[in-house]
Amino acid sequence: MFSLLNVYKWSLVFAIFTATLSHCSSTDTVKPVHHDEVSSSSSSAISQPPVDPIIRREGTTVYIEMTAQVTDVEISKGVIYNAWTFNGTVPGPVLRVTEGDTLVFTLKNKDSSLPHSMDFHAVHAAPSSKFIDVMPGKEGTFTYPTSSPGVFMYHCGTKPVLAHIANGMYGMIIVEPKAGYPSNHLVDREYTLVQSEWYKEHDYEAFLNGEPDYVVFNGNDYGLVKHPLLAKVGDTVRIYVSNAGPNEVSSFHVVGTIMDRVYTDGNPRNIQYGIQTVMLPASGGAVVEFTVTEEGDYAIVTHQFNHVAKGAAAVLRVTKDGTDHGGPAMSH
Ligand SMILES: [Cu+2]
Repeated sequence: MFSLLNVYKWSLVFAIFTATLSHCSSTDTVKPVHHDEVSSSSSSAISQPPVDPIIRREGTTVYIEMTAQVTDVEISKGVIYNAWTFNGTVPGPVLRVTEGDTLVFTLKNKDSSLPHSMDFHAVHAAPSSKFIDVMPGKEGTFTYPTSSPGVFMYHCGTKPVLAHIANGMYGMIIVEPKAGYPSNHLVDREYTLVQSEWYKEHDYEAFLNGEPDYVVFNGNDYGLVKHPLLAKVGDTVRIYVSNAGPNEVSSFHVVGTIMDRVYTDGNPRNIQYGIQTVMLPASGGAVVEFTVTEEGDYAIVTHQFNHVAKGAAAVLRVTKDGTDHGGPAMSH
């Protein structure tokens, strides 16, 4: 078994989690379309270039500055969505703090026409004062404690919330347990996955009553089939998983293995053993851990297979040495 340090070293897709806090600069998050502020494919809408969040720690106080912005993202090959985003990606940046930290959060609203806000599921706070709208071109700063460990959704809470989530304003925040997870010493590598849906672009009626056009992991369809997650034979893999919805549940399943441990909502006290499928309600999360015993491609899906057909599939490629041998992945 590798030490946790090695876990981080080997974590190829979501590199560079620092010991206490980091922004995972995911290669899997929907790629923003790289052009400066020009017209999107769908309209004459603005597309603002993505920016990294600014994260600074002072003792147990963590200062996080994020943007609300409108950015074109590619949700399927050649399909561009003029998304409402945090920092220009969908999902937004993965945030990582430690139980007991105080979060001083600033939202800069770069959207010139609409208010946006931040609803962290990770905190205890009065929504009427701490999750309030930040007007176009303005910024707001809010302070709250992170007193409960887990894997939480964050999202824009501005009305109608359905539109703000369906248009792309969500992400994952991990609040590390102060004492770690009891299985930390077993884990060789870790990844993050956010499931969500895409509907007809900016079509509120579709958000309300329609079926999703795409159901996706980390923002686009089959991105993690084309670029599989990696592991080595014998590795214990941890996935932080969250279902952003907005409307569907996830029946999270890894083909060819059984989850040795599942921490519901990522709380170390919510441990279950030997789970085949994890039910994630809209906004729910979990930490799942399993060991891969044989070489091969392991599909990661929601077991609601109409959603797999719409894009919600990933592949964990297990090789002798943990490096990719190339070649197309076998998926579902
Ligand atoms: Cu919003």
